[in-house]
Amino acid sequence: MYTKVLTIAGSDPSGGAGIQQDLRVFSQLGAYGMAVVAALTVQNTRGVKTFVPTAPQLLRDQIEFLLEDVKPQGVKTGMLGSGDNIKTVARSLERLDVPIVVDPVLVATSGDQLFEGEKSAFYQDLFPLATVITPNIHEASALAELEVKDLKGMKKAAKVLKNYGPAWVVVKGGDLDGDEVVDLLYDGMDFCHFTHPRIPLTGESHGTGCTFASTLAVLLSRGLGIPGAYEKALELMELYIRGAKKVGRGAIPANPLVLGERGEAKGLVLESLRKAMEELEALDYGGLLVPEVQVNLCEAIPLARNHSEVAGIKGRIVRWGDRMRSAGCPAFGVSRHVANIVLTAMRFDLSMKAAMNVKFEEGWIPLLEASPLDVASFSRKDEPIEVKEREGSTLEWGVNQVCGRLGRVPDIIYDRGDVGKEPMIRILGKDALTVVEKAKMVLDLVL
Ligand code: PXL
Repeated sequence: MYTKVLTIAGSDPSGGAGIQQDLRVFSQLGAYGMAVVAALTVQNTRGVKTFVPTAPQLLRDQIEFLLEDVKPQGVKTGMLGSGDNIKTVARSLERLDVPIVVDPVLVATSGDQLFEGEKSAFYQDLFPLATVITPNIHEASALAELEVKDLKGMKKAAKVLKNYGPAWVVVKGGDLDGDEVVDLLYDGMDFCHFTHPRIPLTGESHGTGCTFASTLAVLLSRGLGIPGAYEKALELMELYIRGAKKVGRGAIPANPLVLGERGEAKGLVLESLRKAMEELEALDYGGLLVPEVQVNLCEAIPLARNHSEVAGIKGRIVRWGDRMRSAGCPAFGVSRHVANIVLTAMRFDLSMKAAMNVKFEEGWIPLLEASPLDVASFSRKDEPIEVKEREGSTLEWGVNQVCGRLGRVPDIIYDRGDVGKEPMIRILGKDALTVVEKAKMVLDLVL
């Protein structure tokens, strides 16, 4: 059975916020989305030109007629546009006994107003019904009528807002300065704050508030409580923001579609490795490239965060006469070393999702250096002692060094090894087939 979730919010024609984004979040999380439009905005990615709140009577009719027929398992309210609309929505939601997320939208990220009339309707009428309210710093300041500048201010505001009756207050700290973001959760008893790194975006972000609130609504509808739902929503937000893409000339919307892409990629990556493996096994003299520790070839799904999101060849790739041969099938979570290389390279360039290790021969280096391949190296002798002592962290350190120095991910990263450490060449690329193409170039050079 579907989880049915209702959003009551404004329309953003550019799609990054409001009902358009809420419905996208609902679908990506496998929920059945329903939407009541509470306001129309005239908007593109560069800003909001004007808005009109839906006439209260029409807003009421939309909600009432829907609820006569369908009962959602959760509700999110976003931009309601006017004090009258807040009252209208509150009256209709009063008799529902499902989680309600209230995102008290007042102003867009662009600075444009999204509300007219009496904001006191928020705390008098709607907050008492809320499972959670999710103000950002500006909204917390405006609604609690105090200036929030730090965690102390967030706590003060949370206390004021909690008194209006929501079960939880989540004050989002993203609009305060700093490399780290602090969010505050408050249930009237304990303050709980979560600190997380700010995810760097090249431009202005858009729709993050709507995206967070609608994600939270789905998770609460499925029976999660707060803070569990908050933590899961935060993890998803990181993916939406890291996977954000430009759609217009202005702000960059958070991108819930990454969830679908990543899900689909699980099958595609295994297929890509299978094809790449076929190419490798067909290479005459491919066996020349196999080192003592054997070979692995890995490819990650988009935005991979850990080893379970990187696939490799189970049992590695071995030398079989003059050729290479896979010892097992492509699978996720089967490589540590090569997967580490991929995960580290992706911190510099999200598109570099594949890597393979091959044998090192001193005589090959001048040939590689003279080729069109982008070649770089690190020395294990420069490795700090703390890194050496941490099992499995050398490659991360080496790849970090090289990519940090170059400001890009090269085609090849080699090192000359150390006592008890075999020297190695690693080939990097966008996907497994590209890496195999580069491996063919290496083989042609050294044969
Ligand atoms: O992010 C706040 C917001 C909410 N709802 C609508 C919006 C915006 C921001 O632009 O357009 C419809």
